[in-house]
Amino acid sequence: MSLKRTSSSNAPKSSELMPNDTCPSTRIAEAIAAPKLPSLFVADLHLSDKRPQTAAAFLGFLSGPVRQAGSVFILGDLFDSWAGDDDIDSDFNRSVCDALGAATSAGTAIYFMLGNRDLLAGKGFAQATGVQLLDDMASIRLGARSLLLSHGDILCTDDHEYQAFRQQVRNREWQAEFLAKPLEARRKFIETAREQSEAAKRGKRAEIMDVNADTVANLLRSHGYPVLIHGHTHRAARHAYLIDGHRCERYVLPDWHDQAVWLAFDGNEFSVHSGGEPK
Ligand SMILES: [Mn+2]
Repeated sequence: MSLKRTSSSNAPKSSELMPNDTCPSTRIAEAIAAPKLPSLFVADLHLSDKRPQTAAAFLGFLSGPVRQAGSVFILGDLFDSWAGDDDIDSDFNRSVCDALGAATSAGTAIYFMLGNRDLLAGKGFAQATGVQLLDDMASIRLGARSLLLSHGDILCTDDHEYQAFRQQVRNREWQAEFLAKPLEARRKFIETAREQSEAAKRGKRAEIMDVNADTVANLLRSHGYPVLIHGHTHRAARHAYLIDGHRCERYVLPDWHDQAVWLAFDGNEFSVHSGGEPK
């Protein structure tokens, strides 16, 4: 199986990049019909045994703020890599999964959306941890607001090369073939793909790798002007828009490279917290 790269000259148009199975369609999972408040939102922790401090911060988050929350939404790239649900048996992944399991057992609902780094996490991961898998996009009513949740990479429609890659690795047949390979071979492949991705990123303008403004506006319009929350770009911000006369917001979640940081929602207001105290 080769990892096909699409050059910009024959890159598909953005309209061709979203077949039905990857279209930002909205499905409201039954399980999240009524998430409990307050809710916490995190993304892009990129947990790895190479960053023990970030892992420790996440374990502290799980045993602290998460226990006081009604629901927690992890919007992708929790793990820096996940080679399949049989990857759960490494000491590092096991420790993170055990801590997630302890938090869900203690009564906090934890929802997990796949990122691009951990897109191979599946039912085995969910069963081992008690987290509930969430589609990208997920539309939920929470308190006084309608929220639209995404990892965020699907919004980066200017990066045609990345979108072609995303479409390939999200393909079920491709995944089945990949998951049939031995674990060690999958880990090696992921490592190589990451190195290629990092090299490709260095040659791309920063704007190309950010969300496309029209894609965001169209998405907000087609979903009734919700609050959009996503990660992936690591460009933490609160953006305010006026679209068709409707006030809309887009929260971009930060990564955890420097500190533990999360967005909280009490049903009316959003607030950003890091470590323990609000920023
Ligand atoms: Mn990502």
